[in-house]
Amino acid sequence: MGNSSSSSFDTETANGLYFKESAKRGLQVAKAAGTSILLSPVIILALPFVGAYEFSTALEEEMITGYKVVDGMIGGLFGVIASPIAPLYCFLTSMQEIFNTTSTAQQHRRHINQSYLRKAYGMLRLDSNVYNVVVTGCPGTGKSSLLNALLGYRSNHPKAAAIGEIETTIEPKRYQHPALPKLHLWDMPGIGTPRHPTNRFFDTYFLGAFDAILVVFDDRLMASDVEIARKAKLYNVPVFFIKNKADLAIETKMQRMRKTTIQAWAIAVSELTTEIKGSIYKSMQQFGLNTNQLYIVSSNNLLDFVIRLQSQRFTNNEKLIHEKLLITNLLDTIANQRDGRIIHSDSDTSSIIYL
Ligand SMILES: Nc1nc2c(ncn2[C@@H]2O[C@H](COP(=O)(O)OP(=O)(O)OP(=O)(O)O)[C@@H](O)[C@H]2O)c(=O)[nH]1
Ligand SMILES: [Mg+2]
Repeated sequence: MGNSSSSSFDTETANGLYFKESAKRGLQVAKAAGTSILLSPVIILALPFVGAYEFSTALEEEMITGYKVVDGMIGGLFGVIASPIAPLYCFLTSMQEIFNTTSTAQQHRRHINQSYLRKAYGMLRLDSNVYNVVVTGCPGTGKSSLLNALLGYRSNHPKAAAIGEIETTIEPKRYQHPALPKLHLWDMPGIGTPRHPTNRFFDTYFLGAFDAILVVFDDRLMASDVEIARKAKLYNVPVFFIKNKADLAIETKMQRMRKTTIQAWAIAVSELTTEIKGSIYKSMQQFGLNTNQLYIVSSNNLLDFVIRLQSQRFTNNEKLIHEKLLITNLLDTIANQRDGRIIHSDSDTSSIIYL
């Protein structure tokens, strides 16, 4: 399930990094293995939703941060809770207002050191009057595909980011969201290549100036992903950890079962979720990363969902894991955190000041 470019970049996994750091600190690694997570039951509830199957898992229970509240609240306010999809539309409508105006973004930006923003502007032409979301991760993990999916662009769309198998994105590029004009998504080159070494990536591209960082990975969380998340914490930038290409893993599992039914799909998702709980989720816990923000998605399914959302057409066969949750949580987080950025006095963040 990996990709052909994997041999040309820093292949240290998060697990590898953890063991190295644990050994350095002289900790007993075995003790820190977090048995409670392994023992906790995984509950899978297949919910009919817009004729769709959406998964609520033990993992997701902890992941729902703002979505349910916003969803229910806005749905209730508009008095349209009768239709299950109505709250999502209402949510997106309210988001459209936020992402169409400049004032809120400016308000948020008062909390960040102006010289850091000026440098980010100098390097990337980063417009601090809009919301900027950056998509990072190792080469070939599907960063550009995920970005296209969020924009609702198929790969042959004239404005779509280029996708490919071997180091396709060479430099940062900005994409304005077609429906939410004040939302800019940034496609980045893969981290950990000779051209883009891990240790300089965050600072070179001023990732501390973004409103959110999407860290995209495939089978394994990588050491470079952890490094980005650690630095993001210093700047108080929210990080979304996205396990991409879930469709591939699910397809393989279904092939093994020799079944193509929705029930088989449900079982495959359940298995994948269990595996992720024992691996990526655990690894994130070991590093003290926010497991509430771990999403299992397929860029392909996300793209189909966004396109159908735009045309307001849904099939009876929506197969969503965390795709919808990712959209709502991402928009909710960046819209709501504009006044909430905590400024650290850590030496690493000397370019950020208290107001
Ligand atoms: N099946 C499947 N394939 C995917 C998915 N996302 C990306 N891919 C494939 O993975 C390969 C790499 O995709 P890109 O989007 O170019 O990956 P990237 O991370 O931007 O790559 P670089 O720019 O080279 O770092 C392409 O063949 C995509 O079609 C997914 O969710 N499911
Ligand atoms: Mg790319």
